This record gives sequence, C-alpha cells and structure tokens, in this order.
Amino acid sequence: MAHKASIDSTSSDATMEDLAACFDLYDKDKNGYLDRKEITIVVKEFLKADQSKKKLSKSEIDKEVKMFINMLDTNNDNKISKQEFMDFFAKHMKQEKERHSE
Ligand SMILES: [Ca+2]
Ligand SMILES: [Ca+2]
Repeated sequence: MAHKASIDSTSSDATMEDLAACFDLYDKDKNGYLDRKEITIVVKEFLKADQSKKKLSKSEIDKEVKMFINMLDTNNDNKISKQEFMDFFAKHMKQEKERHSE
C-alpha cells in the first residue's frame, strides 16, 4: 500500500510507534490481525474509560464492537490489519491536531 506523504514527521513518529505497540498488545495471537474477539477486548478497554458507557450490556458491547470493525475495516474482511488500525488512528489524530491548531 502506498504511503501517504502527508504524515508529518516532526511529531508523529513516536505516536506511530505507540500505535504499533498498542496493536501488538491487543493482537494476542500475534497473527497480524485483530479479529472480533481481540477487538472486543479493545472496545471494552475504551468503554471502561468512558464513564457514560461503563455499564453497557453484552449486546450493547457487541454493537460497539461491530461499529468499531465497520469504522476500521476498510477492506471488509472482518478483521483489522495493522495498516488499517494505524491508518484510522493516524487520520483521527491528524484531525484532532488540525482542530487544535485553528
Ligand atoms: Ca490476532
Ligand atoms: Ca480488514
């Protein structure tokens, strides 16, 4: 996959490394993909940090997992590759940065 030249090298290097480390952390079986089971763990971690969503039922968590997969899984194979994971968060962080710099 071609690299987008727009990634800003001054500040994002450490962050991209963090993302890669984060992906490896959640990729429990180290197959290079986050599958539904692994993504459920990620989503639960996220929900734990969000007070308003702390007490979701199992089916609600399931819905969040599905949403998360839909957002990140750009080639629709129902698993998140490291590239998809990094692309999503890199884009997300870039948007945050742009919002703050305005
Ligand atoms: Ca995996
Ligand atoms: Ca995918």
